[in-house]
Amino acid sequence: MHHNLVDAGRPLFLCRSASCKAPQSVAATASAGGMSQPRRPVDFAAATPYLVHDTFRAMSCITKQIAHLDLDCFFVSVERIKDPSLRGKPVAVGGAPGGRGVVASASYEARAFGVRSAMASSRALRLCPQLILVRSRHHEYGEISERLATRMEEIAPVVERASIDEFYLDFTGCESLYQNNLAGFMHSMQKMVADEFSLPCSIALATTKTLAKIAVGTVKPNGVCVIPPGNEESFLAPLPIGVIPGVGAKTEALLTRRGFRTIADLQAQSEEHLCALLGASGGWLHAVAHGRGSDTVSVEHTRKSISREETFAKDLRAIPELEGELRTLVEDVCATVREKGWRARTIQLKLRYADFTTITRARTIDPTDDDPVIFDTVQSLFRAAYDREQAVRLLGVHLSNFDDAAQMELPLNPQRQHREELLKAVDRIRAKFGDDVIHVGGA
Ligand code: DCP
Ligand code: MG
Repeated sequence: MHHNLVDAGRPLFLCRSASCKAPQSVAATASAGGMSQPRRPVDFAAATPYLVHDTFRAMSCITKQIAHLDLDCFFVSVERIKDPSLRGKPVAVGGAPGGRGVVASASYEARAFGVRSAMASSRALRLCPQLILVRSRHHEYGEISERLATRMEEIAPVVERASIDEFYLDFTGCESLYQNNLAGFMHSMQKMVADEFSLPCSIALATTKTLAKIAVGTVKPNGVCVIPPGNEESFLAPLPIGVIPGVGAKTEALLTRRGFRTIADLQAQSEEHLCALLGASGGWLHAVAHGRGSDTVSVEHTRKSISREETFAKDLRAIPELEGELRTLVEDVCATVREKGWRARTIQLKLRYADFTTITRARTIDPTDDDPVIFDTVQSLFRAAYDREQAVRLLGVHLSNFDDAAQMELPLNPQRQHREELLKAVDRIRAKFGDDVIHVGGA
């Protein structure tokens, strides 16, 4: 593995781990045009006295090369493999319009009519009467996602599975393994996903995870975007503030009222000013606007899950009783999630009937560690799934697809900090006095 050490934009060294046998050489960083500079040999004996000092200094400013890959209208694209007649048409995958069904994924043709994920299916059909609504087949999507993750791990050194259809790949220091042309490799990767999985995707390469995620959004569907190191601020400047993941509708409205429109408007403000406006989140927003942010691609969280299940002494049928059990399970898993400093994206319910028929239902939401948010999701999965025809033998709650709370962007809700303090206090009280003494209310 190589590490491209860069001091204030100037290349220092190209380091290799002990396992690398080839001779050392000076690093070549990508210039503004994305092309590599020619390499020069380096005299490491002469460099040694400076090496340790500069290595420590430079470690804090290694230029990362992080790719973000996100499948385009994932669930719809999977359905199009099975039924090619759906191609080029307004299609949504989701629940039936009669009940509480919502759109999980909408084709870009449907989006032209305003159809979006998480919208009630009935509303989607009103906006787009010719919409073809296809029922979800979650099991299949999960399997494809799993196969794609395995394939990604074969072609990139460090892969983080951020959600069912999103991956971060860290190529830092590995440029020479990809013919010093990572930009070209992004196109090859996109073609590989198309050829081997028949799925369209978009990919961005940048120096932080946040930037790569923002960049992917600008080229969807079927796009590739490369932001050479040093071009972060100029890339971000013209984009509207709302593209920043973590800037919710409320924060966006607050900033708009104060005259902020584009990221350039944020870049023009001091960190102190943004903190005065938004509290602690101001510091984070200031960093993101200048192209900084989390750049740690973590394998560890990709396959982790936390789950609790309960087999009842006597089968249960009453909904309030079953939902009470679900609340306890949710509180239990949420405490573990917070203990680890993670936030879950995928929430899964498991329901086993008296006759042992078992069903699972999952939903992916914005990363959270908040009991009521997870409970609401579990409750709605339960209400949609429970057929009430027989009693329930077992319930389970399973969380996966974690973000590291310490690394991820704080949602820009000024009340968020208070909320986190409250949740931590609740965990301390529960640890001391037992789980039943306190429950958390809505956010
Ligand atoms: N999903 C869901 N409920 C949501 C959002 C998404 O069930 N509220 C599911 C369906 C999506 C998949 O997760 O296909 C991936 O989510 P994305 O946000 O990446 O959405 P898409 O892949 O559908 O579209 P895009 O092309 O914008 O990535
Ligand atoms: Mg997607």
